[in-house]
Parts: sequence; C-alpha cells; structure tokens
Amino acid sequence: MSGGISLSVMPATAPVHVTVTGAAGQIGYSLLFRIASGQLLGTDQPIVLRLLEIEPAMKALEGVVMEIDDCAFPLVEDIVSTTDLDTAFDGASWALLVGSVPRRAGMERGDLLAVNGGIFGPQGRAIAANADSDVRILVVGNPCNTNCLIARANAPEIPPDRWFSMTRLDENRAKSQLARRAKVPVSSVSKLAVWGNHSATQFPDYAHALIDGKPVTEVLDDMAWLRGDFLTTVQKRGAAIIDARGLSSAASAANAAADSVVSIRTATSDDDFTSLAVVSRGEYGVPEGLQFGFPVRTDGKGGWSVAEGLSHDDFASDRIRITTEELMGERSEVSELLA
Ligand code: NAX
Repeated sequence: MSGGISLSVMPATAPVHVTVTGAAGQIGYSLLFRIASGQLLGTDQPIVLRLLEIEPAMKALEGVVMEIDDCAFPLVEDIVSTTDLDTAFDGASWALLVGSVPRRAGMERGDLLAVNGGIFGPQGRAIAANADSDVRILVVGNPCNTNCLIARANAPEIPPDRWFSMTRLDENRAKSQLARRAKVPVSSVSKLAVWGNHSATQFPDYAHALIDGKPVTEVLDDMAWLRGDFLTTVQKRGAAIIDARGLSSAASAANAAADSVVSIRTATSDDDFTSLAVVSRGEYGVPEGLQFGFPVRTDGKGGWSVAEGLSHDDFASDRIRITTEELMGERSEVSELLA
C-alpha cells in the first residue's frame, strides 16, 4: 500500500429535472432565473431545465437560454429546449405548466376552456408517460384550476395528490393588502386561505387570517372594508395590473410559483397554512374531484392535507358557494376532455 494521502470525494448530487412550459413567455422570463439560481429546490440541488414552447416562440426561447447561459448558474447542468411533449417531460420531477392560451376579445369562457383543454389533455398524458415516478405538477396557466383538472384526468396513473394549481399569488396579494392596512410588515400576517377558483370569484378568507397571532377582524375591526374593498382589490388585482402596466402580472406570478413549490416541499409550521388548489376529497362539502383552493398543510415529505375545523359565517359560506359553483360549471363545460 502506498502511503499517499487519500482525498475523500463528496458524491455528486444527481440533478433534478424541472419542466417549464410556456418558457419564452413573460412569467417564464422571471421564473426560469429563480429556478436556475436555486430558489425553488435549494442552493445545493443541481438541475436540468426542460423548456417546452410552441414553434413560433422557439427563437425567443433561444434568446432566453442564451441569457441563462450568460448567468453561469452553477446549479444548471443542462438546458433542453423543445416543442416535443415527450422530450419536455422526460424524467421530470417538477412540471410547472405555465404556457396556455390567454382569453382574447370576443372569446367566451367556454371557448377558452376548450382551447386550453387541447393543451392540457396531451400534456397530462405526456407527463404520465415520461415523467419521474415522484413528479409533482403545478399549473399556473389560466384557467389554472380547470386546466389542472383536465391534465390530471388525462393522467390517471399519477396519484391525484401530486397535482396543484396556483392560488398563492392571491394569498400573497391578500396578505400584502392586510399588512398595509394594519401598518405591519407582511410577515406579521399568517393563515390566509384563498378558497375556490383562481378567478374573480375566489374568496380570500380574512376571517381566519391572523396579524401577529390575533384575528384580523379584531386588529382591523372594519368589516365593511374587509367585505368590500379588501375582497374586490384582491379579486380584481390581475385586471388592475393589466390596466396599469399594459401587461399581466408576471414577476409576482413567478414569485408565487416559487413560493408554491417551496411550500409543497417543506413542512408547514404548526401555526400556519398555505393556499394551494388541490384535488377535493369532499372537504368542507366541496364536490369530490374539483381542483379547489383550500388552506393546505404540508408535511415536508411530499404529503399534504386540507386544514380542518374552520367554520364560516353566512357571508363566507355564500362566497365559497359561488366560487364552487363556478368551478362546477367549468368542469361541466370541459366534461368531454376529462378522459
Ligand atoms: P405569455 O403569453 O407571456 O406566455 C405564454 C407562453 O406560453 C408563450 O410563450 C406561448 O408561446 C406559450 N405557449 C402557448 N401554448 C403553448 C403550448 N401548447 N405549449 C407550450 N407553450 C405554449 O403569458 P404569461 O404572462 O407568461 O402567462 C402565462 C399564463 O399564466 C397565462 O395563462 C396567464 O393567464 C397565467 N397566469 C396565472 C396566474 C395565477 O395566479 N395562476 C397569475 C399570472 C398569470 O395571469
């Protein structure tokens, strides 16, 4: 035996494959850099980015990839750009479904749902056929709850609890409004649940939210504002941003997608919950199978449950009924896409 010095070499961590659809879009332009810098999966987790786009956007995607290269992110082991669904989802542990067709003037909601069904059905099937067995899916592209329902229905091989759609931007918007009103830092606000659809019918639930551990309704003591301006500001914030910026929210949406992934990966603290739209198993009387915004608690091992035991007054029950009915209406409009 030689008397040489033995250098112990740390085993290399295998990269996690993260798929982002609509990668050349506005949200993609913010989100990809957050993923690449380690803000979703951790600063010690190497990744392979798998970017899906449609043909007309491939040139723009090429430019985005050049910019990611130019950041020299140490965690990015490879970037795959493609228009092919099987390639896009090959080995993916996270699938962030951002790309969708926005509503255009004259388009009925039913048309919008049908067009997006044509995207999310095949994507669901491709995820089932190609993704890693531990895949988790977050749908951002609108109408995100029902797009998620369509993809999930087309991927029966994947357990229903792996599918999420995004209500976190609404939660963040609501927390920020409450903090501003109470003149406290946003970190003082907890337990803000967004119930139902990511649409103007959503119910951001001020009644169970806390400011520095005390009920919001006690701290603010202004029910007219909570039931009025607060609700409508959060519900219509997307439209207000389009009005001001000429473009829909993008950086805040990417931030919320990052927050959602971190919340799914890590355990919720004992005195909080997070807003995610998940498959209903009948909690709070919500029809089974709807992809519904609930207060969710995660266990840090991939599991989650809907926070139990919250009671609603007549005002809240009515709001939750309205958003539930909207989602049931969307489900029946896409019934033929639910394979
Ligand atoms: P953009 O129009 O900037 O980007 C969308 C991208 O998707 C485009 O590059 C397009 O080429 C691509 N695309 C279209 N069809 C595709 C397909 N079949 N496969 C792959 N890519 C496809 O939109 P952006 O501002 O990035 O928004 C993306 C989606 O997020 C929209 O549906 C938008 O409504 C939705 N949002 C959802 C939010 C939420 O809280 N859940 C908030 C923000 C945002 O409004």
